[in-house]
Amino acid sequence: MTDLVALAQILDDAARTATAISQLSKSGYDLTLAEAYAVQQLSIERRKARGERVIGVKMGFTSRAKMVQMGLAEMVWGRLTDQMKVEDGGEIDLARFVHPRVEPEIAFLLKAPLSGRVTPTEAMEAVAAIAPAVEIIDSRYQNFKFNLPDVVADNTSSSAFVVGGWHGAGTDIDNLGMVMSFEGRPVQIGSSAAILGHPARALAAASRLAHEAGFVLEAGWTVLAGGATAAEALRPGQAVQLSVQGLGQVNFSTRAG
Ligand code: OOG
Ligand code: MG
Repeated sequence: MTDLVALAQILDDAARTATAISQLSKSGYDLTLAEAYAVQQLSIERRKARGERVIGVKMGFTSRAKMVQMGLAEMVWGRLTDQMKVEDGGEIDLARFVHPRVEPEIAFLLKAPLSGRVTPTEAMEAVAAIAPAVEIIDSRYQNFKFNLPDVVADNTSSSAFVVGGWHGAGTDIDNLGMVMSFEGRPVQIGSSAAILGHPARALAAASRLAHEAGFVLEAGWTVLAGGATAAEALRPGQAVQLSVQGLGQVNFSTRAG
């Protein structure tokens, strides 16, 4: 039997020490998706034992651009902890990561618990506020290459996230222009509609997947809807901005450590 606890430790150590490892799928492990989510959970338990708190979830592969970039076509989710949160305008030390990338997202703040099969409209009833957000992803696998169980076990590459100013839950987020810039130069341009046609669908999917995994999205949690465009590699000394039509901006800068 595969030692899921040992795999969780390998991935947690890789993340903690910013050291790339071989893909599990290329190291003799042929995990089912359920086993991969169990490894993810066990690795998060290790973070919790060090004092980290789960403060939300992130959806992955909710846009075609992301699926095409990574060559995977199934939605995934991962956990967000308080340690991953960077304040708007903050600085990120790239020494913490192996090969970080950034992607433009939309964040939901929940005011009520959410779990189970809901429509996007029902999911939005649990939302207190909406904000522009960027996720910093960093695969713990060499060359940022993985299959579906690999990336799920690796907490779907989640590493850090920055959320901009919150707006009312009634804000129309149907088809908002999203421009991600480095040093004021656009590097990715997209629309919130690229996220499953409407980001509320990503929230409804998070609710369903949480239920299937046996837990509830809690009031006060943040849910990231998934990248609307392909991700861009980060380098030291960058000023990164995401501007979302009607939702304002979110910013951070990078340094080498
Ligand atoms: C996996 C995480 C995908 C998204 O927003 O689609 C993701 C990866 O691309 O490394 O976070
Ligand atoms: Mg993402």
